[in-house]
Amino acid sequence: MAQRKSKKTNSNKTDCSRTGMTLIDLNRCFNEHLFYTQGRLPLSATLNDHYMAAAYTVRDRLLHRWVCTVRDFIREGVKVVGYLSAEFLLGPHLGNNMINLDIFDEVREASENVGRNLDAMLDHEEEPGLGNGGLGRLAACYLDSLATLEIPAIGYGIRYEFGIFDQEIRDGWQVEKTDKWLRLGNPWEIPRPEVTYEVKFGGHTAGYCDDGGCYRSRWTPDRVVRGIAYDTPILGYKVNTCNMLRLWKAEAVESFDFASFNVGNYYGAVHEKVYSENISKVLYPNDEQIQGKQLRLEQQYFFVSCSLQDMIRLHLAIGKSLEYFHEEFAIQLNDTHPSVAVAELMRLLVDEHHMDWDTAWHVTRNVFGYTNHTLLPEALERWPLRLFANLLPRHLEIIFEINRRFLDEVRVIYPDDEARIARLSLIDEQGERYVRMANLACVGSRAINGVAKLHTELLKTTVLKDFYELWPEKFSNKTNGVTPRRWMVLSNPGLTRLIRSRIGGGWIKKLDRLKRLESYAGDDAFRREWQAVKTGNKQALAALILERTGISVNPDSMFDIQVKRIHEYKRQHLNVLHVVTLYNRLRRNPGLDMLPRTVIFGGKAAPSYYMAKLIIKLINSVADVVNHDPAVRNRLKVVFFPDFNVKSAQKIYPAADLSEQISTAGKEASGTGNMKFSMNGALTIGTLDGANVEIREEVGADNFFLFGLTAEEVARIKSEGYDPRSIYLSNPDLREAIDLIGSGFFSRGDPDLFKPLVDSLLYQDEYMLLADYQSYVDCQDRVSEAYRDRDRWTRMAILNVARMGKFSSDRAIREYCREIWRVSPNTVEMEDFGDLVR
Ligand code: CBF
Repeated sequence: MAQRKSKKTNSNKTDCSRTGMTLIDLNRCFNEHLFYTQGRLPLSATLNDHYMAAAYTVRDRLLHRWVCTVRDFIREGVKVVGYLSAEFLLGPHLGNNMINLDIFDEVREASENVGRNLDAMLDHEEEPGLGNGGLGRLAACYLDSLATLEIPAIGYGIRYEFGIFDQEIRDGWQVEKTDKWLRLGNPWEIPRPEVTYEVKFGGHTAGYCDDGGCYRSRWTPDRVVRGIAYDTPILGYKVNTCNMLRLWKAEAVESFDFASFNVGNYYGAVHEKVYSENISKVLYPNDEQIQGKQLRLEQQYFFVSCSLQDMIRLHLAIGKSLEYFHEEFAIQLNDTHPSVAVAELMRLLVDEHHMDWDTAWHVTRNVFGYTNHTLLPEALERWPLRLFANLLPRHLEIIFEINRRFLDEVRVIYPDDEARIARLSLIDEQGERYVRMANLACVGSRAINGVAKLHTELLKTTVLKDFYELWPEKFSNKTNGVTPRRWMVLSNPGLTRLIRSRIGGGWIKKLDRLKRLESYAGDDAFRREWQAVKTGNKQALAALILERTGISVNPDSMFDIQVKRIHEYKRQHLNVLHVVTLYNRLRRNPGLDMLPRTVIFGGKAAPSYYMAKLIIKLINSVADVVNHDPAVRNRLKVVFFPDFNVKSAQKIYPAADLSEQISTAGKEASGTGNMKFSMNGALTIGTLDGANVEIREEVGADNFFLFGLTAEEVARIKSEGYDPRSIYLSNPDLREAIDLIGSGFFSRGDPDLFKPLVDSLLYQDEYMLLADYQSYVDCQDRVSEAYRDRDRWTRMAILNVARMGKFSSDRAIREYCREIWRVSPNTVEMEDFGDLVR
């Protein structure tokens, strides 16, 4: 076995095999884990054994940095960010951690030394799909940036036993399969059975006078669940800061009920355990839509309570008084999902730590920040008051008291404006009563932000208008960003190598430096290398598509890709209308000189969202006909890539020529896929929605394919009375496309299958596909024209990448740190293992 001594020693001088960074250390560590952790000799080791040994080898290095980071937390008393999120869509760890440790090449060599291909090991890793889409993935990017920027932070969430379902496609329909991500174990997490908290549910409250004569409320729950911490280290890129993601698993306080057992009720004896464990059993698969499900509120309260109790314990452990809690922690509410934290912190401070109400409210109001991620009315969480009262009776009392005091303040500012007061109230009193979680988050937070400029403006003028008028100073915009470590360096090694060859690697941490690529856009040789990288990525995706779907696609065709959750507002069916329009052109004129396109879709539909599932069926049905029609002669291919997740995304974004960002203007809060595509050299066809607006501003109007109505126009046309049918009647191409779908042509002669979709377009068209159809098709024609000129296209692609600096999550996190959290970096110094344990 070749033993090369690596030049890299970004740890200290240590030669310990558990922490050393040389190839020799890594080799030894890998073999030791194979032997001592997996109990295998190299000749009998499986792929899983090798993966585990590699993961533990890498994890040892993380733990070394983690221990040093925690030492600083305690020693330096630094202010910490607590990021509360019901979702963290992390993606596989191994490759990312190797990049952040800067040992990718060494681990590749170490694995080759034992006869294993690193890519097979990377592929073997089961990803933790603990999120639905954008919001959860954003949380993961933010953890990466927080660590990279050396900001002390803890992510808090739920350790779902089953994450987002695995998607299979059967006969064109989505079928959901349980995601058993923990099946083979999880080498990245460290269970902390001694870090546990009790969380109460149900029961009733009763008033009493404490020793000092103060009136207080005592909550007697009827159920108690225990939360157990599972920690995952989150290392920054080429720094020693290693933060943690602490996820809570629910367990019964008493796992076996001996009273039941003793009277012969064997099944009843474990009922409590099963019931309690349900809380962290499964992630709700709904992006954008909430339902009044009790278990979901239980999940939210469960993780929020454990997390706040944990932060309070950490705070008290460093000897500080709780009056200063907000000076030591900044807590971010990632959407309204954790917003019950406002009431829970008040309860913990007032009831458990006997703080007076005013001081507790001062602390609470100064510790929280709230990020809104959606304008869709159906996604604004509200809980039926009865459900809330049954589950969290004490919290409801606290919310009533917060509301009473808040509305008194409002009445002083807006006397006699009862309508406004009703809108601002934490309780919706029209018809059945609800607790409004966004209102609670606004009242209980110091800062409120949207996730793109347009989204923040729309928040201020629509859903949160009353709060903006009341407290304009609380509002700011924080446009989303994504981490270039996962989304460029790890996903697109070819492009990374090429960029490094010209401008070095500084851009990986300071993405603005990509600007230096601009001067290469006019360089022939560079453009050719760029095209070769793209072709390589397309070939790799073509192979994966063949493996997953059996469809063979031509890497020389334009890869036109739309991957994201399936939702009517995201308008995958507008894309289908374009495909059918192209198909009709070919049917009408078989000899047409058409630019060959491969239109690729991917994404999951919420299992209960019928229309979204029908859109998936439509895509597959159109694909089936178009791909098998000999008259098409490979000029058009349609693919639905099944089970879109982080791992496949890493292969898909780098292979795209065209990125479809075609939501109805005003509906997509930001989008982050749009950023990942652009960073990997795809050009965007998009509406002026979410962060598309800013992407276009940055890359320049000439390098972006714009179409469609603006958010203002959408609102105006709707208010004037929108009639989709008249558009259908007056546009022959549109009519032909819709009629073909409605005729049963793509559904084996069954005209009923897609009728619900066709009817919803013709008679409602909530998301205004018909209004944008012609502008979209014309724009697609401009895209095809531009693609024919490969040099021009490549120049535009290079400029897109060069101008993506703004969309690094590092920039976003810097803004949060400066303007909301008021936290500063802390450089972690490494100490050798021997010194640390001494
Ligand atoms: O802000 C992150 C993302 O969040 C969503 O996915 C969400 O869950 N509300 C939005 O739909 C995206 O626009 C946004 O980028």
